[in-house]
Amino acid sequence: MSEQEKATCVVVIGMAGSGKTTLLQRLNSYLHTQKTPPYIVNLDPAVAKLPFTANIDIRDTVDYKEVMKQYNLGPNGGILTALNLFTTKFDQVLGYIEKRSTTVDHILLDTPGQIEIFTWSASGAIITDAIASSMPTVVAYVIDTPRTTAPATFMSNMLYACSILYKTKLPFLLVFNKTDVQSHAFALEWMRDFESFQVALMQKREEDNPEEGSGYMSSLMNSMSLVLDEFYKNLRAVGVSAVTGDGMPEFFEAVAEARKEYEADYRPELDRLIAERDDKKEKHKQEQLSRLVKDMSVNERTFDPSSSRQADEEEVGSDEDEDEGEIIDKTDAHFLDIASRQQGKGSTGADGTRWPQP
Ligand SMILES: Nc1nc2c(ncn2[C@@H]2O[C@H](COP(=O)(O)OP(=O)(O)OP(=O)(O)O)[C@@H](O)[C@H]2O)c(=O)[nH]1
Ligand SMILES: [Mg+2]
Repeated sequence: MSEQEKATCVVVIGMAGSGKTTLLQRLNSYLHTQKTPPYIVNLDPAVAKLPFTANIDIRDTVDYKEVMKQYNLGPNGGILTALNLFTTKFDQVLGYIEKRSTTVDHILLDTPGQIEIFTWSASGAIITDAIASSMPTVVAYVIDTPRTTAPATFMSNMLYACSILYKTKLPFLLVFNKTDVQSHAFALEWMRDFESFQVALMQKREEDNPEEGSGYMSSLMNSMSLVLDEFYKNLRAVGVSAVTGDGMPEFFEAVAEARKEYEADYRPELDRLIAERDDKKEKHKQEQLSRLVKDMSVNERTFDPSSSRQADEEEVGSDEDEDEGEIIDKTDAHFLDIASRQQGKGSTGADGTRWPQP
């Protein structure tokens, strides 16, 4: 199926309380008014009540409170373990999502409140990578705008966003939420004009610590804001209000742009990696086959089952990149082949088959 026929998957990530779930509810109702209802997956096992109906809900599969009890864990450990358990079934989930990806335009994913549980766990990476390798996927990073007006907080939040971008490598969208309370104009200005951010940062520091000179912190802040300046280039940012519904058309325009980036950059890179891996596998297979043929011709001349097996094992052990499954297959084939040629050596099994001595 061509990529064009597939839905865009939007993974909604953000700090606790930034408004992910409320935003999802708003996106859902907006898409319903547009007559293009989305397919929704809830990955937050700890959410008490969802303000929308999820098509797939992690809470239907795992009860995180029960997980906490059974594994004797705290709330975060419980959420993480619940997510891990769910991930073991993710192939089934992906099957459902893939099926629906041809009939809807958008697939929306809500993630756990504790951002690090999703962004820094193996499960989060497995889920994101599995979806991204199956359909166009973008990350919507939700920011609590009223809580990020302080320059240092803003920078910390942006550094976090930057680390997620670095980790997922997926097209990225900054979503400044709660614009009904605080406009995101200041953020856009800081992102556009790096010097205006540095001035704000310095002013705030002088206000808070008038005694402090230009020490280590100042130079660290300057270096980090330089890093962020690079990060902002080619980054999409939109302001929305999950409560009033402001910014919905802009949000979906930005998602469409991000999808183009997926098709232009992410997908070709992914295809290249897959082709490279297949190529490596094929080469490895050919090498194994030629080694097998060589071994067989040697063994035909001087057969000793025990030394033959030992030699094989040594070879297997010496090759670090081997795929274990494949090697075992081939070693067994070799071993049995010898067995059929060397009747007379070894013992007789219950069915009369003669097996070589180990
Ligand atoms: N004023 C205003 N409040 C909002 C907006 N979006 C969310 N909220 C409020 O922010 C709080 C947190 O919202 P949630 O949607 O639960 O945030 P969340 O990121 O899903 O939270 P966790 O999943 O617990 O991390 C709630 O009280 C919402 O009513 C918004 O656009 N404007
Ligand atoms: Mg939530």
